[in-house]
Amino acid sequence: MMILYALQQSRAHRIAWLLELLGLDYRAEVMARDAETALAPDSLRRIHPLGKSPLLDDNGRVLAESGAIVEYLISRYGQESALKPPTNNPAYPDYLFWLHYAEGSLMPLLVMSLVFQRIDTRPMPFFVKPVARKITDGVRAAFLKPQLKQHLAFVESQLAGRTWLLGETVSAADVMMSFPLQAALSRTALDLPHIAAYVRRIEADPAWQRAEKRLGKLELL
Ligand SMILES: N[C@@H](CCC(=O)N[C@@H](CS)C(=O)NCC(=O)O)C(=O)O
Repeated sequence: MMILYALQQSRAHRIAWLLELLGLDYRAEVMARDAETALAPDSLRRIHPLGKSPLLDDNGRVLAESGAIVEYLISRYGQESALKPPTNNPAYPDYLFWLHYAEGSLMPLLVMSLVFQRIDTRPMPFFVKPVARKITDGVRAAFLKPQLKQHLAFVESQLAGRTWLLGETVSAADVMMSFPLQAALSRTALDLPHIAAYVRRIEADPAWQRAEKRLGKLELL
């Protein structure tokens, strides 16, 4: 049986969603984050030196990095499923794009915005606070906000008139994009109606709901 190591409120939800979509048997080990830093506990580092969530143990072989885990599960157990278009399908290049875009381009911006939010709310000497605020506000205004706006407007346009990213069928591209879009909705104040409707569809999916039963409800800050 596979073991999914999952930090609470983390990217591991999308792996549980994929495991459920594929109908695979797995045990979920859900771990709490450090209350102060929100980082992973040392016990996760004993499973894999990076100590990140998700980690997947398949018969003693531990995989890290959600994109690699998704590709592994699809290649190993999902070749016959509709979760990956065949390489000669016109949707295949888009499939590859979303699979890599999720962690390669979109997540770094969202992680940066979370880090800046933490800097703003972290206790610090009163004379340092205005300096820190000037730096975070400056980077937000000059880089982060315009970048997020551009990226999310692009995703929003791609979802217009579509149920899933590749059309009418859910695929592993949706699995990879679920977490960044859930994070985008909670970390930006942008008006994103297509993304919001898409995230509602994900969260209404029976396989997603089974995943939440195993890992707990995903409620991102
Ligand atoms: N690109 C990696 C990112 C993994 C990652 O940073 N996961 C977060 C949870 S969403 C984590 O483990 N955070 C706790 C920590 O860094 O200690 C992936 O997609 O698997």
